[in-house]
Amino acid sequence: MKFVALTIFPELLQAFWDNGIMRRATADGIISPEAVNIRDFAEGRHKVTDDRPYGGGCGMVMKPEPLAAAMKVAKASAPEAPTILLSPQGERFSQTAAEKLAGHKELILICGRYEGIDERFTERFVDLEISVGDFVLTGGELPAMVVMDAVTRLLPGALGNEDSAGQDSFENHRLDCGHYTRPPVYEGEAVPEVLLTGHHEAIARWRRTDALMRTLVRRPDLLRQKPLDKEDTALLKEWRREIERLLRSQPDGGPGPSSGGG
Ligand code: 4GX
Repeated sequence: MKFVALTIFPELLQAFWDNGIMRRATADGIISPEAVNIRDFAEGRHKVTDDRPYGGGCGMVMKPEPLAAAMKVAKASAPEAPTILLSPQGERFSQTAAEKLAGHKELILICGRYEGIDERFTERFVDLEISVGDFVLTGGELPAMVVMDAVTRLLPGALGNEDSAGQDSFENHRLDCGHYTRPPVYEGEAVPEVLLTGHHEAIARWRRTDALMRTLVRRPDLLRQKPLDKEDTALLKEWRREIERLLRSQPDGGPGPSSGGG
């Protein structure tokens, strides 16, 4: 996967590419990242990339010409790439979006600064507008890193362990289960016993249950996106039986089915 990022702060992206999984994926030839410095294409002695907005108001707008010249270089380097603008006006980024992007062999990421970029550049050169969330950042570099990070870990070989990407949160519309390592007792809190047994089937069952419970409590919206499979349905019915048993065992017999107040 070739990543070409248009930015006025190439050092920010370089620091990201020079460390951890990104560095290893680059060394292994799984990704090939490059930055195009928009300022290199700005005119005049001061290399100005921004200007005041027509119509007035505060803040600055990125000029179209340096961006267009930088884009020409990016397209020469990644001719088949979709061009992606990171902005709060974009479509919300997700695991599904990351999976789609991972199917391309090249991506061009445009990192804006200030109030934004001239709309005529966007209309002419942007294929896809992506937002990483409903908050306002100072630039598109961090969102571009978010996208590249999520895409890279999906590429075969990037995580070393071939199937570790598939087991994580969201790939199955579930949150991840809890994880534990040594020591077996930390500050008086023990690791769930089943994880120490070496009983792989029981461990898999515990993890699945824990993931489902955490999802139900923290993100019930995820469970509504996809029909429950047989195993999860059976687990939830088992809990329902246990909850009902507990309620019936209360001193007053618990609230009846229609007197619970909703
Ligand atoms: N998810 N920002 C981009 C400048 C800008 C504005 C409009 C192009 C068009 C953000 C986000 C985000 C702040 C990055 C404004 N560039 N990007 N920047 N949230 O907040 O993606």
